Amino acid sequence: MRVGHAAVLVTTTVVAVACDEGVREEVPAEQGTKGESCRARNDCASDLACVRGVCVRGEFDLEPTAKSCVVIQCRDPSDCVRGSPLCLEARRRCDLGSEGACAVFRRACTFACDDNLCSLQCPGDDVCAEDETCHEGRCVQCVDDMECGNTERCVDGACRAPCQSHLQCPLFHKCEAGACVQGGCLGNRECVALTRNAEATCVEGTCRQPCEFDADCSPQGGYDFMACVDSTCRYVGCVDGVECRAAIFGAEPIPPHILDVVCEPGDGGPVDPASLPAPPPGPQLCAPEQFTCHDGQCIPAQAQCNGVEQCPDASDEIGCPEPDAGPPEEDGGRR
Ligand SMILES: [Ca+2]
Repeated sequence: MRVGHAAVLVTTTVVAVACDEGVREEVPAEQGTKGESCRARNDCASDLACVRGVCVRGEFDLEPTAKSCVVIQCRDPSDCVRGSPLCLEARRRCDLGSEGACAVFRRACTFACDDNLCSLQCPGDDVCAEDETCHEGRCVQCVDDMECGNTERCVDGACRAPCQSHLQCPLFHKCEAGACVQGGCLGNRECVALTRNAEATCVEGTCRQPCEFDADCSPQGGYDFMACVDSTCRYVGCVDGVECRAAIFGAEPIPPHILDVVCEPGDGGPVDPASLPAPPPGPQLCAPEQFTCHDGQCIPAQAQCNGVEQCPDASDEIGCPEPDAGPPEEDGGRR
C-alpha cells in the first residue's frame, strides 16, 4: 500500500541520507533500483520514488504547455470519402455510369466534417426510417417537444419520457425539469470508480486525483502527458505533433483514415488510443456481375431491365431502353 503524503514528505530527505549511509556501510539495507518492487519510498534508491509498488523516476520536470494533442480525421467532407475505400469504389462506379452506385454513394457517403471528425449524414428523408425525417444531416423522430406525445420530450432527436432522477441520466449528468443536463461528479465514490484511484475526490464537479510525484499520475508510473501539479494530477499538454504521434501511434505509420496529428492550444486532455476515430463506413457494394439497386441491394445483372421489378424500389427497371421489336411486356410504361 502507499504511504500517506505527509509521512513521506517529512521523511524523504532524512531517509535518503540514512539509506545512502546504509548502502555504504555493511547494513544490508537493499535499496531498489528502477523497476524493482517497493513498499515505501525509502525502499528505493534516493533519486527514485515508490509508485504503485515499483521504484520509478518520480519527477518528470515538465512545464505545462497549455496545448493538447488533436487527431485530425478530416478538414473537409471530401477527406472522409478519401478515407473510405468503399466510398471511393462507389464513386468510381458512379462515374462509370452506374446509377445504382451513384445512389448508394449518396446514401452511404454523404459526410460532414465537424471538429476534425467525419460523421455520416442523411442526404434526405428518403434514407431515413418511416417515422423519421432528415434534419441537419441526422435522421430524427422529432426536432422539438411539440412533435412528441403530451408528456414526452424531444431528446437528441427521439421522443422520450421525461427523466425523474439522476440515475436515468448518463454519468455526470443530472435530471433537471425532466431533462438530463451536464452536471459533473456529485461525490467522491464515482470519481474513485471512474479513475480506479482510491484517493480520487470530486472537487467542484470535477474528479481530481491527488498525487505526490508526477509518476503517480500515469499508468504503471509511465508518462501519459499527466504530471503532479499542486498535489493534483493535471494534464501538462504536448509540445508538438511529432510527440503526439509517437504517444498515440508509436512507431507505426498513421492509419490511412487519419489525416494528421497535431498539438494545438487547448486543454483537451490526453488522447485515449481506444477512442480514436474509426474509418468512415461505406456502402455495401455489389459484385461486378450484379446490379446495384438504388437502395444498395444486389440482384443478378441480368435482372436489370428484364421487365420485372426485382429491386424493392424498382430501380432495376428505371431508365431502361424501350423494348424495340420485342413483344409488348406487361409494363412498358413503367418509370
Ligand atoms: Ca428486373
